[in-house]
Amino acid sequence: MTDSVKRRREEEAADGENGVAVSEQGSDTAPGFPLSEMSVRRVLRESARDKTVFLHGQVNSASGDGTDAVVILEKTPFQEENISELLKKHTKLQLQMTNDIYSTYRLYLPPELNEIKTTVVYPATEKHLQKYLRQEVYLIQETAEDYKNITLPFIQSQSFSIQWVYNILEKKAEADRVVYENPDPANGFILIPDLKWDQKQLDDLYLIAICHCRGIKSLRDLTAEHLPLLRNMAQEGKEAIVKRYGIPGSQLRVYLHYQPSYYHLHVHFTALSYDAPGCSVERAHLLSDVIDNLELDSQYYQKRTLTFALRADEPLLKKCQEAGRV
Ligand code: M7G
Repeated sequence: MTDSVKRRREEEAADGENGVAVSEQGSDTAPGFPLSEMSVRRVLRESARDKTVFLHGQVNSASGDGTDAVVILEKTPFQEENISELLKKHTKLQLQMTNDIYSTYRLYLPPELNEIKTTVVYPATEKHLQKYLRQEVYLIQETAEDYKNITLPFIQSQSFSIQWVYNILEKKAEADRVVYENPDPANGFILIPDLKWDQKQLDDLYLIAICHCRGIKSLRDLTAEHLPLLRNMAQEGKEAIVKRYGIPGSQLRVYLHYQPSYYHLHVHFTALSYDAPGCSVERAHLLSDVIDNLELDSQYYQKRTLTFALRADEPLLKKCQEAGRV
């Protein structure tokens, strides 16, 4: 662990949680979300491998109406420096089975060593619920014409709020979490830990770089005109990460999603050794490849067919089906 991560953890211990996650210590510590009063409507998705469950919850308002919430519970990775404490301070070690030299146990820990990362979207829209619901997926091969006739009108008709992006850019939210900023309005950006990363360990390092410039929706809008911005994000983003976390650019996966969930250009920075959600070949485009492609041809992303997966109930899939493209 780097000094900066240690420092960050000490600061968090002093300050309480960072406002994105809710930590449960008998009462809710994050303002505004009454976790213990939420009723679980359904499990949207769960993963035994990732030790994660996505819940659709409902919180009753004073008028008796239920307000939807998405709550994601995730068992966090081990922190190397806590392991001796964890072995020493365990409250119970219960034998499950034994055979020759092999045995398995259940190890019970005191609450402070047994936290669950809890991410809350509240109030959640139907689109948030859909985003986390497990679905069949279908591959779409979107030509330039398809983008113009199907995807672009669809994006323009949608109202999935990107207020959280503007809050970060305007320092109205997460201002204390900013890792690096290049304030240039055209070619600058903010680098900040992703919602998915609790910053407790570097194994699952995950940051996003959000450009200051508004109106670049996605990869499809990029031309050679954006090369200075993209080069800044690549170079300065990596420099800031090595400086803060000690992880060199050669151990980072730096990429854009197509389709993204939020149509304001941003770049994902994850630890190369971390199999981050959304880094599969049908969604992730390495920033270095994007830069290279734009250097070869400014119109590259306007012309080429882009492949991506859509879940069964995504409205864009319906539009593609209606146009006979699936
Ligand atoms: P995306 O490619 O548009 O969609 O990435 P995805 O969420 O399907 O991957 C948006 C990225 O922004 C994701 O990695 C999110 O975890 C992250 N993110 C989303 N929100 C709402 C926030 C937020 O409020 N704060 C921060 N720091 N990151 C967020």
